[in-house]
Amino acid sequence: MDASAAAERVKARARAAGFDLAGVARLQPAATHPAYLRWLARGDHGPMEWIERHADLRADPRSLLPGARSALVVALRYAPLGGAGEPPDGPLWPRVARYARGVDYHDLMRSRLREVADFVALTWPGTRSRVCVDTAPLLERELAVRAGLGAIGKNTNLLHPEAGSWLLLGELLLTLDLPADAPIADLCGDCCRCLDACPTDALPEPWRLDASRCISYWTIEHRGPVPDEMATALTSWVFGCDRCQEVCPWNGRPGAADHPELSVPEHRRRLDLVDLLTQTEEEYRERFRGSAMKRARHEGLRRNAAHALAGERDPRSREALGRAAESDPSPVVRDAARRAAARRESGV
Ligand code: B12
Repeated sequence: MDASAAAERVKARARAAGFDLAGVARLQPAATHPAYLRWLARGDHGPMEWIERHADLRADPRSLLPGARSALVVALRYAPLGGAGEPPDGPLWPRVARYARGVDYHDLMRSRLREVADFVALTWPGTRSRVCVDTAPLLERELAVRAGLGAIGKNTNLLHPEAGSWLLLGELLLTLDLPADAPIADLCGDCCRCLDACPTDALPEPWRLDASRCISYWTIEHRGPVPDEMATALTSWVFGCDRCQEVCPWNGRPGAADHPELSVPEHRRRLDLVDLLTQTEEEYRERFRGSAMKRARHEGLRRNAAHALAGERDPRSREALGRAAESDPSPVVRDAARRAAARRESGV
């Protein structure tokens, strides 16, 4: 079988496994590695020290699998209808980033990529592969561009002409030598809506995200208290933030993809901000098993819920904040609840 036919078979198998987009990139030193180093040098990664690690491995994806020649890059669309979709009801779910409302995409994508890896091993015996989803020291968006899956938008997200940026990425590094797909040209033009819409000015210039100002960082990655300047933005977002994607003109177009696993499951549908603030460790474990929201941990979700409740006017929210400020076992949550209660009273 020639290399082009082999590439088509691998991509077709990926689509059969449930991925919406599949492309092939040839592996070579990362062209955007200098951009990543500049990002670190400016301190745009904020306190995320883990992303400084393995800077050398990020310079060349071949360092992750000896003998690797190409990568199958896949994308899963996570917003129903390819656009913003109808947000679920209630005070909590519209404040949770769309990618995190259902099952943890890491698990879903890894198991689907393993299916493709098994197919490759059976079809081309002796081929080695490595599954990567998010956590490997890999500049995934560059690889996705080189596999023809889209262009990088000014909000730094990978953007596809039909799917917009509601895409999650994964890769299967392969020792097979497959031909690359053609890249897609820039899609942003003069548009700067994402830069203008960011509530915390985390996009100071096109293609540059200052993570230390990004709501996504503060609500998902950050442990400990959230400074006042950022905490006021948490009335709108409890986990992650989709603002720079919601305003993108490429994200309003209807499409076909729908993965029910990525929607809010029935047993979490009726949760509200007070439930999130007051939940015990056991309730948290039971409710969020298999959810990407576990990344913020029990304490982080309670802290975020407290800050969000600063914007709610009903007596139940007021009581819950008062109780948490007095008696939550975590000093971080007590502090958040005290400050949120004060902001609530002063109407800030
Ligand atoms: C750390 C991280 C974060 C950090 C920092 C984000 C960031 N922009 O770096 C925080 C916690 C803030 C975050 C937030 C989010 N993240 Co995140 N995150 C990552 C992670 C683990 C590493 C990203 C990284 O290496 N950053 C370093 C910077 C320098 O790289 P970069 O932003 O990718 O930039 C590249 C390009 O912009 C390019 N570049 C640089 N300059 C220029 C200039 C021009 C002109 C061009 C064209 C390109 C270009 O070079 C850079 C290096 O390759 C990746 C997974 C991975 N391993 O790649 C997921 C990933 C980027 N995140 C993802 C998602 C979904 C999100 C959120 C949407 C979640 C949410 N709703 O809250 C937000 C989006 C925020 C945003 N606008 O970026 C997806 C993005 C999918 C997509 N469509 O692009 C990824 C790929 C995870 C995945 N496997 O699907 N994330």
